[in-house]
Amino acid sequence: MFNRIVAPIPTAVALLFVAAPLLGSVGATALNKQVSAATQAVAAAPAAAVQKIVLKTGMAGGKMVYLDDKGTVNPVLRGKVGETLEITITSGEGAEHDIVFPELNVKSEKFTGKSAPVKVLVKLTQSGKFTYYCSIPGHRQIGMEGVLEVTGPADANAKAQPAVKTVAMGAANADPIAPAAKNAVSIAQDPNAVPKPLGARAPQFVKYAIETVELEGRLDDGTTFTYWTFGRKVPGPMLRVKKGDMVEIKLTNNAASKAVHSIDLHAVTGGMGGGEHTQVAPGETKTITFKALNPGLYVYHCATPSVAHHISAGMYGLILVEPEKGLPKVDKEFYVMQGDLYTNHAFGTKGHHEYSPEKAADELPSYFLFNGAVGALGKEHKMTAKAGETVRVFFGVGGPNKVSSFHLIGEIFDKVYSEGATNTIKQNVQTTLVPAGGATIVDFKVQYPGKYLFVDHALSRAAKGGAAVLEVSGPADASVYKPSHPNMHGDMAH
Ligand SMILES: [Cu+2]
Repeated sequence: MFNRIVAPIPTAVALLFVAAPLLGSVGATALNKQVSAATQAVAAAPAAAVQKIVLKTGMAGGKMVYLDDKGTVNPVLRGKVGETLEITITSGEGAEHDIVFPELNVKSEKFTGKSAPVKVLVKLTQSGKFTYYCSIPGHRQIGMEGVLEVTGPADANAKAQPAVKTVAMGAANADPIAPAAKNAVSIAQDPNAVPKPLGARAPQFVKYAIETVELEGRLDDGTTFTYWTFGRKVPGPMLRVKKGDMVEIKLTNNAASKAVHSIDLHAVTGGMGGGEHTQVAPGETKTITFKALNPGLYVYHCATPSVAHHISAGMYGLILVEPEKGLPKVDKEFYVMQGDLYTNHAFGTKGHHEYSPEKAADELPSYFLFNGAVGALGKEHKMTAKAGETVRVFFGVGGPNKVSSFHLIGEIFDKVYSEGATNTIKQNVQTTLVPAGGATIVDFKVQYPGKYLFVDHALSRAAKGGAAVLEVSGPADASVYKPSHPNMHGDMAH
């Protein structure tokens, strides 16, 4: 996982000195040209000319960037043919990075806020403009990219040298797949993990402590993914407060994390929902306090670039701000969230998947998931009710990109609190649209036993993991539904 390749490029200058005396058999004119070129190269850049450059990574204007010692964002690095750049680089904000010069086959070791400064040597053997960037998936796309300008005569000898083994850059190399992570754990949030209704209580001061954790999680049988989570589950914990409450959110980024994380709650007024003041490096803690001004069901999510990566990898959840008098009582409440996941392998491929920034940019998910994993709600966690009970689902779409046509096969939503707004109720709804970064509350009474299926009614998605099972037990009421008996009618297909 940690590539540690600094390609050794022989110094063109040294080789020229060696090569010149060996050119005795070459024609005089050719020889003169060669020597002349060599002399120029040497004159332009004395042997062992080393230019020291200090860089660090950081955040600027909502982007991840490289900074030089003057604070210049993604500085243009300049050098002459024959020089060597000695770059010393550290992680200013704590996340994991590297620096690569793909055209020059140079790649640094990876570094984090905890590792020692990393040194990388870039030998300049030809003039031109070259790119440098961070090869951690997604980092280049959100700003970590700059230019190296090399001036001076192009050095023919350098081109003649054997090509250094090319280092594979980026995460687009889909083959072969890595084996499934052996230490993978379940990240599927229990849909029964709904905080108790608060009732008609007076406003209070409510404190939540949430930890962001990166871990290898089970995506499907035999398939794993590097999830980024709030509280080791997808979605993160459901929060439940009352309109008028003061709410403290203390966000800690686990010391083993490689990325910075944060929280933006859509229930918050100000501070970019908290995203502005909760950017936490690995091992750090930051706290915000907000007043729950508006009732409703709201999404929260990580707001650290690339936000789409953090959300897709699992960093979303719901916060319910109950109206003064609470919501009408029901028998069962469930917590379900949908997300679209972009990985570097096709749906169903066994092995370890990584996030694919390319597929995310094209909005082509490999997986559509309810509570983080294939089979999370049905196989791993059960949602059950008895015939005659009233059921409520707090449903949100973390996204990052796809809306949900939320539908329950074999039932009708008696009430829908569209878009999570608690002041309006629609009745008798078949399918309700839930935007990315939006939520809804659906209430219904189950009148007949059997298996009911929650789906996104964009049904190709059900074959990519997006389905959840509700099991209803109890007597079959023939006045509600009556199948023909297969034994009485030989033509019944089963
Ligand atoms: Cu994050």
